[in-house]
Amino acid sequence: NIKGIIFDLDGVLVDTARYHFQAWRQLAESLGFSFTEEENERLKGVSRRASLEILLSMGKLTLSEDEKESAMASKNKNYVEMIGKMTPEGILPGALDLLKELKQSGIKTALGSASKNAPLILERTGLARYLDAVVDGNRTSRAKPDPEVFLLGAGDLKLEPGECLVFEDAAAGIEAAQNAGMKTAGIGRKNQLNRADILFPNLQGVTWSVLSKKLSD
Ligand code: B16
Ligand code: MG
Repeated sequence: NIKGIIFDLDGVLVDTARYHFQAWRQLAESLGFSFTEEENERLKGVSRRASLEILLSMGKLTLSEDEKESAMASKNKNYVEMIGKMTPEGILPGALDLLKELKQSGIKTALGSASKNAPLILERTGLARYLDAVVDGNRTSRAKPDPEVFLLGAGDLKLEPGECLVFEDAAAGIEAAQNAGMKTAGIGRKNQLNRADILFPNLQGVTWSVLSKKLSD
């Protein structure tokens, strides 16, 4: 019986993936190699440091620890500049309708994001008021697929993991939720998220009754 829903942020509630991509591409170019949108798929849902490591391996580059720190700082500076200009229009279609409906239905909601920039995004988009709890990269020490982020979310909502459903757009996030013992709803394509219990292309038209029905099938 689902009593709470935990939402990933980037790629589920907001359209920030393209800002991450632009900022990583800018970094790659400044380091002397190109970086395509297709290659960017591998960075989704992955922490900032792990993303840098993947990017460097793609560019066949090794950096010292100091150089890595400054590369991450420069990527993040660019990214923060972009999300600093976000408005409620950056909320993905269907997300607000679902959050509002869940609030009215008495279903608890939480954020479960790897991003350290989640507070700024929630503030700029006005999403904060629809969430009963927020767990982000500032509170976690272990990256998805570790279940930490979602277990903290369930704890904040005072729910058992088995009472929670997680919305995720990244394979590592689906895995993290399953490691936490939660039901999973994938947002995206079957070939990337084949382990999810249920799957939607996006949140458009996703309602509490659609969810309840699909989960009981
Ligand atoms: P930051 P999510 C993740 O957010 C993003 O999908 C991923 O691309 C990013 O590297 C990670 O947050 C860390 O973000 O650099 O802002 O701390 O999908 O878990 O909401
Ligand atoms: Mg995501």
